[in-house]
Amino acid sequence: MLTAASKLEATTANDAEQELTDGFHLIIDALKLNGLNTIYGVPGIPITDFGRMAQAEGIRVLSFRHEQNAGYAASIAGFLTKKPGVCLTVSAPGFLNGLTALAHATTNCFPMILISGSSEREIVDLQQGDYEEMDQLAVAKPLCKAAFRVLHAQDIGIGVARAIRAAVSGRPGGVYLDLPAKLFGQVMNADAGKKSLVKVIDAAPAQIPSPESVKRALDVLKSAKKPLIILGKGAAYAQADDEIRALIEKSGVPFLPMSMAKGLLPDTHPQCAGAARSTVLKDSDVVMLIGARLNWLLSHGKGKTWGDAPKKFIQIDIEPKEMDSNVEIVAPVVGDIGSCVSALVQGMGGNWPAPSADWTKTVQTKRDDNIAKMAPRLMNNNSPMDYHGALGVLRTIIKERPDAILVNEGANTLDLARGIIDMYQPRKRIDVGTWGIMGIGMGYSIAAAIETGKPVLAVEGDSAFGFSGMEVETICRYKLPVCVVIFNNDGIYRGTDVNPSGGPDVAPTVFVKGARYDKMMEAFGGVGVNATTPDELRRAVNAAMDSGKPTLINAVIDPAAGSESGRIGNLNPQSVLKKK
Ligand code: ADP
Ligand code: TPW
Ligand code: MG
Repeated sequence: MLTAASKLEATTANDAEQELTDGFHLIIDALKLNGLNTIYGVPGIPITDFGRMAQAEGIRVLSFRHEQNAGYAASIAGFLTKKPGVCLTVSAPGFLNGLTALAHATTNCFPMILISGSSEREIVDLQQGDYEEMDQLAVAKPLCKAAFRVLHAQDIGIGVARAIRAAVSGRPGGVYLDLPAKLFGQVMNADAGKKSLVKVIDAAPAQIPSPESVKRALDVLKSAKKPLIILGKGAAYAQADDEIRALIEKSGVPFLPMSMAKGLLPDTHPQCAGAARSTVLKDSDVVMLIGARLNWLLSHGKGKTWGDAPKKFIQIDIEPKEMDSNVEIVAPVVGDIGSCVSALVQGMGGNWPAPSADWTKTVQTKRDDNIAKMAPRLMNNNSPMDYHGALGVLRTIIKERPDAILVNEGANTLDLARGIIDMYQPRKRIDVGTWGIMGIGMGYSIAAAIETGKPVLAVEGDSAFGFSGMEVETICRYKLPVCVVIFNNDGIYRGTDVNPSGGPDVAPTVFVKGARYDKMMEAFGGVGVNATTPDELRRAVNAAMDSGKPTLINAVIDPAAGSESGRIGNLNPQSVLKKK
């Protein structure tokens, strides 16, 4: 097959016999050679023609309305596929818009490459005021895992290869690739160009744990009276689903999934302790972390959440520096999760002792009690809806459609949906992640639909949705099977706050009352529905999931139903002058 490069004919007399290629085509060929066939971005100088040529060469080029959303799309494509998601932006402002997503990818350990056009080095370095001038490489460096610039066409192959390796090997993360405008037009001999490309072999090599570390971990686990396994999104990313299930079931240990690890084993699995979270964190004596960090989301492994009883931590992670980051890890197992978990399962042998029935029974009872307590609230038919009534409906829909992807952001909308909606399959729940970031909604939805071909249900707070809302046009343009449900409670956390000064402005957390977000989807040819009862919501979501048509449902939620900051109000600093 002819490559893009070989199609470019020589034009000058001297080169009459020689086929030429250029920077544009070398970048395209380098991406394709490495199986990177989708680009999320926003066009403009100097990458407009690059996007056109990439599309002509069979790369899927998805054009967004804002780079941050394209970047979030690329980041979650990385999580879902284990290949770096590619985001393409113009220089300075476009680059900066994409940079938030690159930093987010790095923080969340998702492989992503941000490719940005940039201004001429000579002008930037002398600060002579080029079009969209910025020293982008320097700006990107502290916010990503690695940053590279390519100045010569013959180095494109190496530049792309380095970016791929840096993104996916070890702890995955975001990589910045700086491509100055001049590079795209640089010409070289097509044969030499082809030879300069690199197909990356074994981009994320297995990292085998040492046998001593595996034995140590098993010894600690065996000594436990009240063991617990915590699964994090690293475990979901690793795609070692069978090994993880084998470890959990062979050990008989209760497991707690972090938000994006839900569904690795079904939330309805008899060993799942999701609905007994406080109990297992407080009362366990040995905790095995698999692809989960002891950061704020786990209260740093200490304090009230973890109770007074002494705890021993076993941690499985590919990043050795993660060990002892917050508390002592008595059994670090450094390696990739697939290799580590297989080694553990093998080391357990044929007759591993089950944990004490006392412990597993306590956990199960607590879990069943909590689920039973919640059940009637999920069946309420109130109008306006409260969170539980609306989420009860969505919970059933995901149960009936377990292969749909659930995107989730907001405060109450996030925390309550996480607790209420059970997940049944791995990598089906994607959300705000390590930073608790608002704005991932539509970018994640678009990438999830593109990368998996499955229907997407996005459950969005009205504030959260606003950060990426313009991308409903993108969803309509590409006719994606995305159903967005907006939990519209007229504001951030609640829609009931009043301006304490009595002045004309509404309170900072309050939006326009009775807003009709459904009209936004209609504006671009999608389906809009205003749902005021759980029954209406159920009908509308089912119709959307059956038809696959872009749909936005404005779910009217009681503005008084939510609480400040959802479940993390305790993180708000308090003023001594606040309550006089
Ligand atoms: P969560 O937020 O779900 O608790 P984190 O993002 O805090 O999860 O943790 C994910 C961890 O998984 C990171 O420390 C990362 O280094 C690790 N990780 C990611 N991929 C792998 C892998 N393939 N093998 C081992 N560890 C991994
Ligand atoms: C990039 C701060 C956390 S949650 C939230 C904001 C603005 C919105 C909550 O309101 P929403 O949900 O979505 O309507 P609900 O159901 O409680 O009413 N900017 C960024 N990230 C974060 N996290 C914030 C601001 C925040
Ligand atoms: Mg809200």
